[in-house]
Amino acid sequence: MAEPSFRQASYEEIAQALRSHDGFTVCGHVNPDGDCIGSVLGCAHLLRALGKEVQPIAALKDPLDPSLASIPGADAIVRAEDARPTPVFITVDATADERLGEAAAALRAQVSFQIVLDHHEVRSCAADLCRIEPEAASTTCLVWDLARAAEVPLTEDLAACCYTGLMTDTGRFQYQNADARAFRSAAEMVACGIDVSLISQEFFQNKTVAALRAEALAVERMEFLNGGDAVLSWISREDLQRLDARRDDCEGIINALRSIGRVHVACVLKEYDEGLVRGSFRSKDGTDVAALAARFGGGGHKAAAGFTLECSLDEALCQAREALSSLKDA
Ligand SMILES: [Mn+2]
Repeated sequence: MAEPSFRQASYEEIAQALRSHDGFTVCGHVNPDGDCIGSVLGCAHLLRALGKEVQPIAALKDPLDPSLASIPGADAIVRAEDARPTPVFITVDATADERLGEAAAALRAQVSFQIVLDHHEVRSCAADLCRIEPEAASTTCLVWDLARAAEVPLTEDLAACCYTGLMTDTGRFQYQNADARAFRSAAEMVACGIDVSLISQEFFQNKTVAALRAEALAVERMEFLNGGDAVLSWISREDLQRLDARRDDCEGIINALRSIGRVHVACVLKEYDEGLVRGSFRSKDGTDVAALAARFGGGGHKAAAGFTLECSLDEALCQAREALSSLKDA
């Protein structure tokens, strides 16, 4: 990868910028996950501790799912469409406009000062202050280190927000990104009094019946490719209607497929709208699925990536089959 074209800001610099400004919007990516909302709300707690005005926002089509709604401070989240411009905009767990969604990107374009905190691999960052650490397990690890640099009280709520992002982005501390920094940060968060068991329950023992039915359907339909080490499945709009399932109900399918012993790479296609297919890739053998997703105009991390195709489900299935069939042995 080419040398990044932006300057890496120190935590002290960012902390100083937080102190010297007021009126903040904090926003993450579209299709928000635990790390995105955990980072948004963690930053909001941090800024309030500094006595600042903060507007946490999210690109939301549906209401937040119950797991994300359980993160402390989630009730204060404003939909990006309803947000007002503020002097400063902090982007978390995302960098580019495309990841922010139209409404949030338009809002960001109006501000006088921008900060980005992200752990995705990016080549450029136009913000005034960028802190981008692709080796960090979660963006909430960056928020945590920023809170320490800003010397705000490490409250239970702040710790719970940061722990949620860390727990979800490391697949409960099971993925390759679960490094010593992840465990060290987690230990510090636990020491702040968070209820690890309760947070875990909110995310992993909180499935809907529709989610389990969608998973069963996708398992029934599995197609094995590339000699059996790749698996593909799908959910159509009709399935969602029949099962009375929400989009969030399909998020767990990919992990169920990847959990098969011989599977190295899994792919799930979800037809969310007519002519709009959302795809997810996961790998567990080091196969770079971000590169695979990039072929479809998407991106993400080496072991977890996604993309959106504007075509029919059948067409998307053909393309995914082709990509998965041409994988080399890692
Ligand atoms: Mn993340």
